[in-house]
Amino acid sequence: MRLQRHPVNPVFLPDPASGWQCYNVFNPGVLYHKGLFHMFYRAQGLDWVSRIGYAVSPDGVHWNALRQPVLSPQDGTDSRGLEDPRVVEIDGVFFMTYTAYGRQFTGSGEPTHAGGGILPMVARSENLLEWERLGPIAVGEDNKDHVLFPRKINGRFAALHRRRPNVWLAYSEDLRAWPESLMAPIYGPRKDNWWDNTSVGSNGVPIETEHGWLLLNHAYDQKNVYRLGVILLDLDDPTRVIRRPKEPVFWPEELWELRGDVPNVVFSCANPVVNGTVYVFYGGGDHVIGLATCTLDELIDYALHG
Ligand code: BMA
Repeated sequence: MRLQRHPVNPVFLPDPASGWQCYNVFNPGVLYHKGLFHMFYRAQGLDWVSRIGYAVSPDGVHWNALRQPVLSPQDGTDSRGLEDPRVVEIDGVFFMTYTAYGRQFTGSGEPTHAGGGILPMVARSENLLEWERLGPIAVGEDNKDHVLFPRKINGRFAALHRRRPNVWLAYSEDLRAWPESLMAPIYGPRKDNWWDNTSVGSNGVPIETEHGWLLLNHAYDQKNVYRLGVILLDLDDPTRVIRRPKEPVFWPEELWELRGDVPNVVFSCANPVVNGTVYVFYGGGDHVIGLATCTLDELIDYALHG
């Protein structure tokens, strides 16, 4: 089982005429809503600060983009950029999770990143273009790759996040407070020579199926090669891993995945399901945006039997 690249790839490129997105566009969150794909992508330009741009498409392949970003740094907590957006609709409201990277370190102890820190941020919108920051899932730690489940679980909002080396579950009543007492680890890197033996993280919004939450995830090995895999979690208790097939379903092969701003990277924040097809949008080499697909049936089959 592996994802099939779309023949038109890459489907979205940097704009050499635009200062804020002339170098790299990558790692988009994509929401399918009322017959259109809505893409929120990470963009870097002349100042190397990541902003979130917006584009819309009827087919996931041909895109029209806004000239200005929809989200830019606001203060010291995100002055170095907004990264890796993931977007979901819950009960008619849109939510975005993204990594806020700033010069200001929030929390106690030492800064988590050179010259500052990161925050796993949550924002909300009612119209997809204007976003209100709600706050981070955790502070003072190296935590990212967070994504919301598309519905409440056991009466609460739920999110996956990564507290190295593991992917964790978190719950919230209001998407603002994420009590430590409700956090629990789910899975981590596999040992030995596996493709996911060094670092693991979540991709797009978990897909609800009758067999469980179907997740695409990413991981890299000692050689820093990013690959995508599949995991199935229990519907009522997502800390319970039902299946974790051993082999990846996607890895860098094209020149623009093997090269780029960072080599050997396929990194996905979006896997919307439209008419039985899973659309996996991903950044190739931290430089351009690609699309690969499979049917939901084959992905479920692989999750169950692979
Ligand atoms: C991760 C994230 C991604 C990026 C990847 C590869 O840590 O920062 O945005 O695509 O590294 O460089």
